[in-house]
Amino acid sequence: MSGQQQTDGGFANPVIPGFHPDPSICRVGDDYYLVNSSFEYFPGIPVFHSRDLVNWRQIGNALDRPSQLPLPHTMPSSAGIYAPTLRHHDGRFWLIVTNVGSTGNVLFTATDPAGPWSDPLPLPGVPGIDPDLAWDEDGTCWCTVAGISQFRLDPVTGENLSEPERTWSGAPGAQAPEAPHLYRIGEYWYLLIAEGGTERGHCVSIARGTSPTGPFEPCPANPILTHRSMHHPIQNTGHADLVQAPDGSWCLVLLAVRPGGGTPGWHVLGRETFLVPVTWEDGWPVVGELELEMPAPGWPLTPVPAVPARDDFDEAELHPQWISVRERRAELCTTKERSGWLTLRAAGASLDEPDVVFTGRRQQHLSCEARTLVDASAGRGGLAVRLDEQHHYEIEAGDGEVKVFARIGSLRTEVAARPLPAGPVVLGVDIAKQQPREARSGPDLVSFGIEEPDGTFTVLGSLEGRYLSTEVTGGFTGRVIGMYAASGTVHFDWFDYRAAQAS
Ligand code: 6LW
Repeated sequence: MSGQQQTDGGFANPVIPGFHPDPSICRVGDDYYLVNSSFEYFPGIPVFHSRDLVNWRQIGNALDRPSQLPLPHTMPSSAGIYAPTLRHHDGRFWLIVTNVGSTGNVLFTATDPAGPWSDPLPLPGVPGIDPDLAWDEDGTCWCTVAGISQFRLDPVTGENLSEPERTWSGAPGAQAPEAPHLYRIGEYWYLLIAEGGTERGHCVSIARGTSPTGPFEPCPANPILTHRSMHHPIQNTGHADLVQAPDGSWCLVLLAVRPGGGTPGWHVLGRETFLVPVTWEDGWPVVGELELEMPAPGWPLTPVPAVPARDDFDEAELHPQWISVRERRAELCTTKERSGWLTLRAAGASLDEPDVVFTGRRQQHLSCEARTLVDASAGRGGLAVRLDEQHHYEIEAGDGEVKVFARIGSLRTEVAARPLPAGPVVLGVDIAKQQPREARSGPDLVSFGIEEPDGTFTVLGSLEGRYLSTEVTGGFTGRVIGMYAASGTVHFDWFDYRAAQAS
């Protein structure tokens, strides 16, 4: 679905495009598994599988039961699931994560990373965010959190076995030492962190010691990866995890963004997952060049089947790519009511509300289009591009009309309206990346319209994409494109999403 293999044998970054931040990876034999943060969306924590680190297939979402993922309506967007760490130890997968604004730090286990995952084990003594797990030779489990501090944890009972102690704070003066991961590689214990904040100053640093508790000696070349103050199409590089490649060499997976639209740039897809090779010099990792087009790695690439452009909603269970806001109640979002259709029933709320009934998929390409066939004869609903409650654009059918709306902060406006044709209607959005020179309104243009009976697409309203960018909205997510119900019951026969040119 993701790492597009190139004809010269190289590969394209990001390897998992769209809002897939804070990647954590683990290798078991020839198999790689990777997870991401998911914030206010349910199900949470997408789980990916790969054999080559480049081509990834989503095999599930770790948190797909309400008991695992309480996301209260009082919780703001961009709270919820932050920064999981995925590890394999003692025949089991371990997933430690923070549910910010809800249960705090919790631990899950599974024998199959595709699920089912356990119910959450509360970790009342684990402070802060970004928890990491590492086991030493004696079987002691070390938990390290943002800050950076560390303590012994009993991962079976969830009890802390020692007091948190500060191990390293990163570069003097750098803000937000976070995203720690501790590894035993060769003769050293390495402590990998992110610092500088998750915006343009983001970077990756490392320290090492001969014991898991340190003392840790910072790498003289820190930060080992950053694009801060650089003219580079990839920015905000940080929050990384180290992994050994199929040929025995090493790689980092990390988050970064692709801003567009000139300076300072606006990124609209959220923080995405990138891959970069690592070599070792004097026992320190040296990160290779991180580019959008990467050279062929030293191992064969094994493509995975692409997710079909169209979802016909013919299966009883939704594909794991579909995510809803805070919860997915079976009576409000179901494929079982009208066979071959997705039915959404409004909870009396609009896209401005935390309990909106919205089911979408991440926008993964800078230029793309989405279409959906909507039956709005018993309600109002449509197709939205969502960043959060205060930032979304949508086209809505119902009550005899089709309307385009924009919500930007405290401003909400109707952009266009026209009569609703009889019967189900195809609503669509075309998202077109703009070149910097034409981009006084960039980085992209978001155009909503309807498909006429002859198949032509009539645009009703075009909006500047930058107001649905993280530089404008703040927060930690990216755009999600999907279907919603604003009143009554709305049925969706199918949903198409395709990359367009210059994607
Ligand atoms: C995450 C922190 C970060 O907890 O952003 O970029 C926070 N890194 O490590 C939310 O993703």
